[in-house]
Amino acid sequence: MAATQGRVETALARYLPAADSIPARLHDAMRYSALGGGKRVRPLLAFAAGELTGAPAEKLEVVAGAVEMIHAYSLVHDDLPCMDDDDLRRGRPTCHVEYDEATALLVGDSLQTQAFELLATQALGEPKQQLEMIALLAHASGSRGMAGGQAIDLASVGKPLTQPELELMHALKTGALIRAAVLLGALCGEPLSTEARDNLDRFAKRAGLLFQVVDDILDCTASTATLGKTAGKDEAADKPTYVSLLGLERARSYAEELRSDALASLSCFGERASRLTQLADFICHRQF
Ligand code: GRG
Repeated sequence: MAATQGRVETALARYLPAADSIPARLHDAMRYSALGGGKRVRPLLAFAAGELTGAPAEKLEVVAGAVEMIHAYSLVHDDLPCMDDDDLRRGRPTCHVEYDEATALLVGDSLQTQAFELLATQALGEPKQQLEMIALLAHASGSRGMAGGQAIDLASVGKPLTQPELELMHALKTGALIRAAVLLGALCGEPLSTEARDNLDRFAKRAGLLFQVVDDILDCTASTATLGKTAGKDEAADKPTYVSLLGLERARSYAEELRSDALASLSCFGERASRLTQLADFICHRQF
């Protein structure tokens, strides 16, 4: 994990504009927001999925970098006063606190477009396949993916959601980008059979949901210092979560259920899926 995280950090540092290039304040803030922190779960998933299809590391760096730029943009915007209004992220002041709100807005905009520029300008495969990859990330990020999930999230404050409603919100807000990371990683290599792709897709969806259930659990069990972001925010903001819906113990057993289900989807891949298996375990049992 550390080797892949290091590789992704180096690639991101290379892809992002130099901090002293004009407009320097914006570029500095982009680098502040995308570098030097984060678990890099989505890049790790892309690299692990690439092992199923023999994908070259140079292509995986590109898709992992693009996904991580989208993720970093979403965190910067999510932290803004008009959304979650948070001042701590990855153990440091959030982008709008360290810089200012207008810069943070532009950082998100610029990281998002930079992600697509990266995907469009690096050789990833046949043109048709490359367009498919760009469309996949666009769909996962937009109103029928992450941004849509965020809209549902904002509209759900103070409202009790049913489990299917909560599931839909998280499948979009968190799950869509995690799914995209897995599928894009696999698409960097040899084509999978339809059956294998369906199994991988099922894994990706279960892993995305698992990530969110654990995030909900950590929000109410871990400290701000461990998380590097403000703990207990969901309850304070009266947000529906798996813990508020199921209670802590049932949320924990649901996480275990999702983990087993995710791992079962990988059985057809044998040993080649060992990294994805490890990552599902990490996502389930992480402490931050
Ligand atoms: C603003 C369009 C837009 C979307 C925001 C991702 C998101 C949608 C909001 C973040 C709020 C949040 C806590 C979501 C729950 C899951 C999540 C994405 C947690 C943060 O991701 P990690 O734990 O972060 O992978 P690191 O810092 O490790 O990269």
